[in-house]
Amino acid sequence: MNSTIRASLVAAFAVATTMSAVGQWTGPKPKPTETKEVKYGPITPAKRTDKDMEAFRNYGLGQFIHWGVYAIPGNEWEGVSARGGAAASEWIRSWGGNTVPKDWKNTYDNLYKQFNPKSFDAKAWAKQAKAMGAKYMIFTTKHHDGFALWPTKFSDYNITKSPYKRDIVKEVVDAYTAEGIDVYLYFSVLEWNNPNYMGKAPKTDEEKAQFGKFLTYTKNQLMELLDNYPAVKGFWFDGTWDQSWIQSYEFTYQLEKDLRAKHPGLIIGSRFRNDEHGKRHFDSNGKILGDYEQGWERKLPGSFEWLDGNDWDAVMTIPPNGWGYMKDWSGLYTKTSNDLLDMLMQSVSMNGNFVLNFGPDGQGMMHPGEDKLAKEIGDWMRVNSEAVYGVRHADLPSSKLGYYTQKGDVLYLTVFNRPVNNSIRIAVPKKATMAPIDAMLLKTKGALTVRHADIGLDLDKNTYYDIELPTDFQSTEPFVLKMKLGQPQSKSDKLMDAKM
Ligand code: H79
Repeated sequence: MNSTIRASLVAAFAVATTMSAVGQWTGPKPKPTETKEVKYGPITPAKRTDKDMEAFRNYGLGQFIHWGVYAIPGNEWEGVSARGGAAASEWIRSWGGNTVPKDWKNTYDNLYKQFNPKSFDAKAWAKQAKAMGAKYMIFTTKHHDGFALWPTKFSDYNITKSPYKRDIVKEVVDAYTAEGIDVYLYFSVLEWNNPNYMGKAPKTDEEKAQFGKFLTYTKNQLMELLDNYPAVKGFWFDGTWDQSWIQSYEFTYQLEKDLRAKHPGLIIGSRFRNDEHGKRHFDSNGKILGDYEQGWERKLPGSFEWLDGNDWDAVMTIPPNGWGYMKDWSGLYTKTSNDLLDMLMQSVSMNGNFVLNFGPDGQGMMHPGEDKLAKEIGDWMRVNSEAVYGVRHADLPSSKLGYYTQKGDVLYLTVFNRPVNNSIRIAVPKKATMAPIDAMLLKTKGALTVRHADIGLDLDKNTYYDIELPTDFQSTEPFVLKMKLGQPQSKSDKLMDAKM
């Protein structure tokens, strides 16, 4: 073998071993090596058992909506694209480099005077989300630019100062709640153009007083949101990584208590606050801060073990890192419905919710690409959603064919990789007390036979259950096998070991 070929094989092997499945872009989080005294640790138990948290665990699929004045430019201005100049479409105010229009920040800060989304129809959004199969939604009440989509008493930079004037948050909360979809409010703490905000920790008395005003303002807005929209189930916080917020751990600890006291059952993710040692998401002893792990933004955990049994959600964009409206999708890889279903099933197979983002335009219309995906996902969910809602991680060796989910004695395998021999092989540990006894395809409702197969591999800890797919069953989408679990046909630790 010549050295170039060998080098490229070695490189390929390194990639294959570090990225053995889609979604492994990161590693398990480091564990604390020593115990520290923590005063500002978790307020709620790591595993809440109340009905609101149970509902969170059962959602499976959610919808995120990013909407604000950034929807007007849609990632471009006067024919010039902000691609490469701004971190994301909702970050367009931070446009820099040589493509930025003259006096851009000033232009952006005056966009609210044109915000008049004549086609906005919260009921139509909610119907679409329902048809897609979303059980909860997260709505941007205020992003990093600070513009509030509700008539807040605590800042003038809000919807009432736009020509539109109507309370958009109320319309969204009411419309989704009426469709039976739980609503969570996205709230960015950091604000780019609030004179009282600062990124660094306040040092002088003057700075402390100034940031103190910002903290009071934040608390007021959050209390106001709970007062105005009591139907909401939780907050999805963002922009909590600056030192100013990190150093305010006494304030944020008390604020979390106040929010929970005001709104029993409220669900808050781990991004809200940190302990007194500056540890975010998890305190210095590794305990989760808040009700679920909220770090899975445009990435998914590579294995169930990384999650330490915590609840979690993953939020995902359709274009690469575009949350707010992006008019131009050309030349970008936009995720397909099969890509998104893969991520959905990967998430629910590991006890997480998958939240797909939509960025409506300045008139309140979804991007046509989003409409298409919502329909495709909805069509798939109508056939297969029982493998998504209310399911839990199945304690089985992972399958190369797809993802397992489980509900009591029902096991689902959502197949993404159909075997060439049409034989679906389920590995069940020899010591398992449950194994598949019958099977059907959700798509056809046709019953399939399950055949126990002990393939007699030396030292193999598993025994196998084979399900033959009908050769006339064709699918261009992932499909779900539903299996009933019962007494295994064989139970022997020693079965076939060393007897090949
Ligand atoms: O609203 C969408 C994005 O606009 C917003 N979150 C999603 C839901 C977002 N804002 N910023 N980011 C995502 C990425 C920010 C990354 C960084 Fe940092 C902030 C890099 C440095 C500061 C956080 C803290 C990540 C690394 C350190």
